[in-house]
Amino acid sequence: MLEKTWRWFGPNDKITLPMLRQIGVEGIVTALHHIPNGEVWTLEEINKMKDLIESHGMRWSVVESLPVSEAIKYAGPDRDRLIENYKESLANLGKAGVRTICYNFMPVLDWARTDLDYPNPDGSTNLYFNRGEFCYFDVHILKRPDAEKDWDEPTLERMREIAATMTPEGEKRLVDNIIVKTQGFVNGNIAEDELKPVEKFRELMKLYEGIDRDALRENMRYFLEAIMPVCREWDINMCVHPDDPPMPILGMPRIVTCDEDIEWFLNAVPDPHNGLTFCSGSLSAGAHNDVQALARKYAPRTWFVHLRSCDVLPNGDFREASHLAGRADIVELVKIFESVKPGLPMRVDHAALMLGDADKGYNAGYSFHGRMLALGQVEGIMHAVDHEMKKS
Ligand code: DNO
Repeated sequence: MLEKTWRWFGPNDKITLPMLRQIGVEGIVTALHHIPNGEVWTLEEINKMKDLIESHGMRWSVVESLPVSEAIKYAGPDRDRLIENYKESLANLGKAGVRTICYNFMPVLDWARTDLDYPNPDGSTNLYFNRGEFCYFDVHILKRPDAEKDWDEPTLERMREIAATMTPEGEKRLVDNIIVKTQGFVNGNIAEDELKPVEKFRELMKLYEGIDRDALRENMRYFLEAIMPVCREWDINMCVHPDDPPMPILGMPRIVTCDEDIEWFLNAVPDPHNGLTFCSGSLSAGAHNDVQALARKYAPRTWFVHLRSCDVLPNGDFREASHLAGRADIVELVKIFESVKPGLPMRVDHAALMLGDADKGYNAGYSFHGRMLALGQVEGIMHAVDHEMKKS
């Protein structure tokens, strides 16, 4: 069966290791969040984390993430030094026996939503991406030159309606949701205490001037080729997280969004250690993706699975669905991954806020009750699938 894992944010996480043990978690997905982006993870620090997790009866299954510094992504002057540091961290992880590494190759911004507590009819809340509001952020807050050219007319029309009633508090909420609250805790660029997030964001975007899709692809190939020898030596599986949302945003390219992209980077460096985190949620947020077909095609190169599902609305908005509904068919996905890769680490993701989750100060998208319900649902699916597979 798939391994039941859970993203845990380290000793400061309000959801503790003993709590996770009680709900049946087998493996922990975490990072050394206290080490600044770009610095080496020493064997000593890695072993401290590993021992802590093991002392609670679980294992450190996956690193999410060993962050790839921006200068590696835009090919800045210090990229080779940063890649050397990355290789050293990988070798140390390999020595400690932590061999599945999730990372992303998204410029500046990791995952993006406009709303972090959008009300569901049942009283719980969820993450939501409103295309009109995101366009408003681009045109009126970020004030990106020529931004309007990148948007279709119906979205611009929605944006104008939003602009007619927008307030300073509404703008602040959008800034917080899009570039602050979803970023710092995932080792991203904008920390919660950043005083001028929009200015900082613009500075970071400047670094990517002239970097189009093909240039970003080449930078990813350069990075992967450089680290593959260490991955082979220590049998480390690198698994890139798909872009969320899976499309170019704010004028910056995104290169892990669809079938063609995935095929490109897997073939560009055709080593099995160069693989994918199959995030069914991110992929399902793109109406262009047939999530189940992608899973069938790429299961052999998948080393980690994120199970969640989105609904895409006719106007291009998307919202997180229940783990039993939406565009990603989790029953089918479990069948595919169980049959190709039994034992693969799996975690649920971005579940609803419910039953008091909202007041607990958890990281956005990482509730306790919502994720626990989702894990229970997925665990039920896993058992049913296993039962059927044993009969046939
Ligand atoms: C969001 C996460 C991402 C993911 C990174 C991997 O909830 O799935 O932040 O961890 O993109 O580097």
